Parts: sequence; structure tokens; C-alpha cells
Amino acid sequence: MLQKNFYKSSLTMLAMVSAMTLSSVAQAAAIPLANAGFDVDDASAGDVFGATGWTTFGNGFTTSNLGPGSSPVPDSPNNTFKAFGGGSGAGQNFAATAGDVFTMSGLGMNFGSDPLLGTGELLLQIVFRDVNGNFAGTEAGGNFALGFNVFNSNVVNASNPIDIWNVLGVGTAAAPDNTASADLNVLVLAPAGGSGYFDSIAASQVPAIPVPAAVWLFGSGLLGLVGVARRRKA
Ligand SMILES: [Ca+2]
Repeated sequence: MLQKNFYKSSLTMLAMVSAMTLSSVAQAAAIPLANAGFDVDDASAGDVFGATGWTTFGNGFTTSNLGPGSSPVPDSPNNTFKAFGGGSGAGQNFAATAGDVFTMSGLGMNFGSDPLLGTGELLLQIVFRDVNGNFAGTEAGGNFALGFNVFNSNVVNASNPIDIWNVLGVGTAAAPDNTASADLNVLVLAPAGGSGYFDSIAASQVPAIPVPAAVWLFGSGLLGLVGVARRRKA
């Protein structure tokens, strides 16, 4: 009877431990984006070039003119990032390994005073790079195929209502082989003119090889319990 109860409680404990292990495997780790809300770098009224923690390219700057769902923003400081023209934006780079799965989300707005024209659009983008900074991956299909090492979110374009915040998201962006890092970008592609705003960027990363240490600990714990059970039986 005692033996039976011991096995029972052992199994319950094992089930609990394995459930905890599994849940930690499934959990995506939030990426520690610097200045994710673009709220740093705007000392006072008006626009300030640059966005602390972000590498900016093309024409982009932080501004206090707009906040999510309101213009002008009532709860200062609640600054945003504005970009305009062809190929402008900002990005941050994080270490990554082949098989890592990234996600990215944020808010994007078509700006009413300088709206997107033609095929112009704004979006979020994840780009995987190798150790040399080139596009990662040597799988069949070459090194530059959208959806292979470059992942785009849904877009905001000229057909979107102006001055309305839209939720943008890149889901399930899996790093190809040879991946060493990932760029998380906010982008405005508007060669015909126009501008857009970004705010509240977030991202997550699920490692390719999930918590091997926890798995080993779980395995050795299992062996230990079996050993104890055997000794009790004898
Ligand atoms: Ca903000």
C-alpha cells in the first residue's frame, strides 16, 4: 500500500514537473527593445531628430505631435516615431540562431497632413542576417526571397483611413540556417511621397533549442526517483 502511494505521489510530482518544463518551453521570451515606445529623445515641444536605442535610416525622427488614438497627444510624454519618403525607418539588431522564431508587433498610422501616396506603405519587418551582416540562409531558393529571410507585417497604405492607429504584426518569422542576428525594423516605403507614424513596438523570440538544461534536470530527477523506488522495494 505504502509502495503504491509512493509511486502515485511520484507520478503526480513527475507530471507537475513535466508540465512546468513544457510550459517554459512554449513561452516566448520578450525581446528587450530599447525605447520601444519612442518616448526618449524629445526634450520639449517640437521635433527632435534621432530615437535613443534605434538605428535610424532615411528620413525619420521622434516627435511629440501624435500619440495612439489622439492628436495632439494629451498624456505627454508619449512620443512617436515619424518616417517619410522612400526607404526610411528605424531598427534594432538582436543575436539569433537558426530555428529561432520571432514575432513583432506595433502601431502604425497614415499621417493626414502628409498622407501616403501611390503604392506607399508603412510596415514592420524582421530581417535575418549571417555573421557578415548579409541575408542569412543557404537553403534552396537563394539568399534573398521575401518570406525566407525577410518577413513583413501587414501594411498601412493610401487606402487606410488617415490619422488612425492600426495594429501591425509579424508572426512566426523563423530564422534560416547561418542566422547570427535579426533586425527588427519599422519602415516607410513611399517613393511617391507621404509619411507615417509608429509607436508601441514589441517583439518576442522563441529559442530554437528549448531549455535543454531543464530537460536534463527533469531526466536526472526521474532516474533518481526510480532509484529511490527500487531501494524501497528491496
Ligand atoms: Ca510612444
